[in-house]
Amino acid sequence: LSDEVEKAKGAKKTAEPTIFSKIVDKSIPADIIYEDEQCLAFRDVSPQAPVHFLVIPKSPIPGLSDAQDTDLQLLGHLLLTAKRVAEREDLSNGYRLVINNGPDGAQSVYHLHIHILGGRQMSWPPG
Ligand code: DGP
Repeated sequence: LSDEVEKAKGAKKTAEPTIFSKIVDKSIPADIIYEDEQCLAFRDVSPQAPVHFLVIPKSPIPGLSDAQDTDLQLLGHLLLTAKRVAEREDLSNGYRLVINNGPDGAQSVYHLHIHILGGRQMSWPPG
C-alpha cells in the first residue's frame, strides 16, 4: 500500500479543525491559486501529476457523504471552479477529478476536497 493509503487508514473523522481549515483561515501556508467567498484552490503538497491541486469549500464539510441537499449550489460551484482553474493551468488536453470518501476511498483529510490532476496521461482503473 502507498504512504497515502496507509495515512488514510489511520485517519478519522473528528470534531477537530483539519489542516485544510488552517489553510482556509491562513494560519498555515499553502500555494493558493484561486480563492472566492465560498472556496479555495491550492496545490497538493504531495503532487501525483505535473499539475495537482485541490478545490475545497471554506465551510468544513468532512466528506462528500456528509453533504446535504442545502449544499447543492456549493457542490456545483466547486466543480465549476475545478474546471475554471484547470483551464487557467493549461490543462486543455484533459484532466482527472477525484473525490476520496471515507476509509475505503482512502480519504486522509476529513474536509471535503476535489483533487484535480493533469499534465500526464491518466490510466484506468485507479489503484
Ligand atoms: P485525500 O487522500 O483525498 O484525503 O488527500 C488529501 C491530500 O491532501 C493529499 O494528496 C495530500 C494533501 N495534503 C495533506 N496535507 C496538506 C497540506 O498541509 N498542504 C497541502 N497543500 N496539501 C496537503
